[in-house]
Amino acid sequence: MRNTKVLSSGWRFLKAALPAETVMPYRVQGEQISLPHTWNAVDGQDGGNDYHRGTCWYVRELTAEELNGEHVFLEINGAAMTAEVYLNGNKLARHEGGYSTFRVELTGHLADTNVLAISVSNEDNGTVYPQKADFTFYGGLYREVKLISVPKEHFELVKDGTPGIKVTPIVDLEKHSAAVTVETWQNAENVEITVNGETRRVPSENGCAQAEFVIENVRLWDGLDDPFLYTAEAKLDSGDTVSARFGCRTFRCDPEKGFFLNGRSYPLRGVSRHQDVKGKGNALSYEDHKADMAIIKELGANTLRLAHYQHAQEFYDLCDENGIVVWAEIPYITMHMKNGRENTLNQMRELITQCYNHPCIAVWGLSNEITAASVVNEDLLENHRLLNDLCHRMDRTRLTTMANVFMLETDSPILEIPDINSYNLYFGWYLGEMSQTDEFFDEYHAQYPDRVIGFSEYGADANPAYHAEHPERSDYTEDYQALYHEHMLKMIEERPYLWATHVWNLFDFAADGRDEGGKHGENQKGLVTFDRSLRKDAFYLYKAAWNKREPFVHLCGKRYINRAVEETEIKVYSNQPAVTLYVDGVKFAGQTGKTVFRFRIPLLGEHLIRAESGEASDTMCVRRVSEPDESYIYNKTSTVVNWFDQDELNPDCFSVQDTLAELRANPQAGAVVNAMMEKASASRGDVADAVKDNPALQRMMGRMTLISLLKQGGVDEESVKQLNRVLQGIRK
Ligand code: GCB
Repeated sequence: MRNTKVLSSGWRFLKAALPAETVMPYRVQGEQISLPHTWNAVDGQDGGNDYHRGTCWYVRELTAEELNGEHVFLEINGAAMTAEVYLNGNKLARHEGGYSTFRVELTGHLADTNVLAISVSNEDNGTVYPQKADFTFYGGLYREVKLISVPKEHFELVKDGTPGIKVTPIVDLEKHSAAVTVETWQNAENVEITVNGETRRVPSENGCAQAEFVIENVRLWDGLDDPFLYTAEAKLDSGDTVSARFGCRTFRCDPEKGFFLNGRSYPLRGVSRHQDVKGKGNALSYEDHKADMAIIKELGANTLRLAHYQHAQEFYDLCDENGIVVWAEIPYITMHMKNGRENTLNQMRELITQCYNHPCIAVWGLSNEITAASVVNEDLLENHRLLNDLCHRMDRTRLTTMANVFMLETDSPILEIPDINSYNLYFGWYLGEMSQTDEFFDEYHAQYPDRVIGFSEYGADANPAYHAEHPERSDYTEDYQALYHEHMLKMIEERPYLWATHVWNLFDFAADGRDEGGKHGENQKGLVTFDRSLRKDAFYLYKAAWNKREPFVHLCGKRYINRAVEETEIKVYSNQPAVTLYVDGVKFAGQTGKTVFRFRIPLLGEHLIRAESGEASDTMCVRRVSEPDESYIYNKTSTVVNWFDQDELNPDCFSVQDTLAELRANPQAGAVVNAMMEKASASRGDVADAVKDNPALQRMMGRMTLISLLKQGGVDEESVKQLNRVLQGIRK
């Protein structure tokens, strides 16, 4: 028999890096807390980049009753980022990596009364990833801690936090069957393994046993449509038992046609998720995980990128049960550390060992934007090759991938390491125009028609308090975010070769170093707010495109009530083919279409707007006001939107509306622009040098209009107008 006890209560917490030999008394003196727990739930979310990063202690007595069993192990599901386990003052283990499970055997170290003390540290260092990224590196024992007691003969518990059982189903779609291999690790002589009602008794050799099964008329794990799960169970004569759910499915990627599930085209369209919630940090309960999954189901996404590290087992379980195809990854992110190689390999080995059985996982992600703050040198390439080989050695059924930063040259050798690739692109948010995304993928696909490419991140920050009649990049309005995603949704739908696309991010999340868009410490690219209470308009855009089950209409701009215009746009997102709009109870217009329905209505006073499609409807109120509502504007100093009226510009001459490349192609216009750029770079120092030395960035800037470059550089209106006058004097 195996007994598992979750140790949630009885803990004392000490926010001090005391020496191990002094912490015993804190089993009664420390602050009473229960697990899961993080010490950064508040300071990691309030901005200032000043959250506590150090060593803290969790101390607890273990009662004789809790330690009942021949062999007792401690299981820690997440200690961020490094941990040391002490029993009665003796150090039993050290673990580096904040996102995986590890177990420690306590047997043999037990006394009459026992004190467990765990030091946990999220201090910065040069060996354990992550060290550089925008998200908050919460510290704490933020998942469950358990005691597991087993008989003398038991399944392996310590090595890389293994579940002790590994199930590999290989599906033959033509024969409708699956060959299932089950491997187990134990210190017993024989194992009884059961799959689909069939039991085999097999010998264990060198601690490992293996049995093969064939499932005829196999019921597939078929994504959202039918995520059917089988269970494999292994039992020893001692009674110790382990089991694993598994799913029978095939995945494959085609450079032209994208992703295939079970032999049919199945474009992966979804979102990314971080594991934190406002006020709770990363110390989430199963209820929190379930609530997140309910939102994902409502959205209709069929894939999740579980970024940027290993998530809770409960969450991969939810993905298995709900048919969500998952990209799993380790936190090898932003900056390659010369002393971090071993840690990347350890975190990857643990990820694969612990998550192998989940049918939801399709790919292992080697790294994220790793060249953002590092050059592509031999050490970095070697690290990626080792990770890639490790994945293939441990798992012959899944592909490897990477999320690359936009400025990585597409001919970089690093792109040849993983099986398939992906880019994170933020054109239209951090820089450039949205349409540069389209161009990027078209060029990549034309140049590398045999390579599989995906879109691993894209997004725009939005604070739902902010609104604009003419939304603009960087205005943080809910409306710009919606426009941005409308563009991206269309771009994606027109490019079926993209094997997977993931919105960054489903939820706003803590990034304590950020201070923007009217909030401290948050990345607001979420489609849903950090506390999960509000779905931004862009959420409903994707719901309209992806959720086929639940007919709905959604009126955009519900929070944009006061409008200082004579005529305004009313926009509806719906998964229905026809929408009717009513203004003050009177039918205004009907429209047929797909996903996005736009109406323009005159604004006379206060109006009740209603959109309808069949049974589905939505209502909102808009009001004509004489002056713009200041509370809707984030950056109150840059409210000028239309600096130039197109009609005023002489199309035969150059203007700030031309792209940098067009201007530079003309000697006279080029000289004007270069002189201006040199002046700007003299005042920008290293940033400008980085741009000058990076051909990808140079090309990207060449495609931008001068006006958007100037606006991004914060150049004032008068200087722009002056420059425009000069350019209008030069004939094309
Ligand atoms: C990225 C990173 C992600 C950030 C995101 C952003 O490229 O991979 O971790 O949160 O950009 O919002 O800037």
